[in-house]
Amino acid sequence: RAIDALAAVQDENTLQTWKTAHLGRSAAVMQIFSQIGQVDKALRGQVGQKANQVKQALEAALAEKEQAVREAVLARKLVAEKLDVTLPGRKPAYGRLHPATLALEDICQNLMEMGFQIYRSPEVETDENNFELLNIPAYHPARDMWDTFYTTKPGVLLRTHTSPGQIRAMRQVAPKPLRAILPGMSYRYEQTDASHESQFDQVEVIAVGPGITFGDLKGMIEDLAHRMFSPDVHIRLRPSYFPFTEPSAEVDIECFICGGKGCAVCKGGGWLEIGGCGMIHPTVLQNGGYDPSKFSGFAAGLGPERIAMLKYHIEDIRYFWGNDARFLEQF
Ligand code: FA5
Repeated sequence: RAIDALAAVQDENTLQTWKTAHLGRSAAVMQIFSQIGQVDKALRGQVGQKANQVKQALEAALAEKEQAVREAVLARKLVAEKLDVTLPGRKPAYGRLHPATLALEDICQNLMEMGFQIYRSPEVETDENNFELLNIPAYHPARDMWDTFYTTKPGVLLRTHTSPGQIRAMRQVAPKPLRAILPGMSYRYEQTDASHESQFDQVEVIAVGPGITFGDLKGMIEDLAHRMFSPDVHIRLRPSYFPFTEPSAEVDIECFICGGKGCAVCKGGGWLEIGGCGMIHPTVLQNGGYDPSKFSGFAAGLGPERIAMLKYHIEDIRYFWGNDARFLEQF
């Protein structure tokens, strides 16, 4: 009966049940062993031997079944979990660089090739570095040019431009000549529109040495524009005012999307302002640790997002930090 019952077993659970029933402590053949003392002495050996044979036969059948069940379970599993290695793979979603980062890296790479060294300076700045030492005292009307985010700590603010890095770099290097770029985020409490955001990158460019001229500044900007866009792109320096440079200028680049005729990217003007620049004011040179009678220097603050707008035909700066994946996935 036990052998017949075993034939019907298909899985490990029923096999365990069978084992308890037919080879467990209360199984018929096991009872014979525990009660062998009651068997007539003359027959005891024979009964014991027979019972042993039965037990061994059951154990052998069990071992065979165990093996068969294991194989069957494996076979079922192989069918159920079948893996088609010929199916095409799933493409992983690659991360990518933000267009502002691409423009920032492009500017830095080209300026490094021109001999400038990258410096880092903090986004949380002191009023002193962001304004005072750049020739913008507290009462100065030029403070209105930069709507500022102040922190709750007096004298501490989010930098409104990367220009405070000029002071930090000069103080680290003076009185030796300096050629540096300072890339990073700036913050302004702005009314946002298609070309103004409340956070944006700038790349500060600074060179200090004996006999540096406005011609060097213009040459650097022209060379950079030619390297980044094309050798026939036009730039324009428009007279302007910054308290920390004299003379000062705004840097415009001719919109090559429309060839200067006017389009959505340049808002019809034909030119796009990408930065401010000028010759470093003697007071600022002095604040940086240089003797203005021996040294001169130029500085510029360029806007990578504005450059990326030209490069990638982006009509509205608010796309950059709007976090719309459809925009970001295009780069
Ligand atoms: C400055 O911030 C000066 N620190 C630049 C400078 C540096 C002048 C060194 C002289 C010497 P301005 O506010 O114009 O200047 O900003 C410079 C550039 O930063 C702009 O041309 C523009 O490209 C970018 N920028 C300024 N404000 C915003 C804004 N709200 N959103 C996006 N880009 C901006």
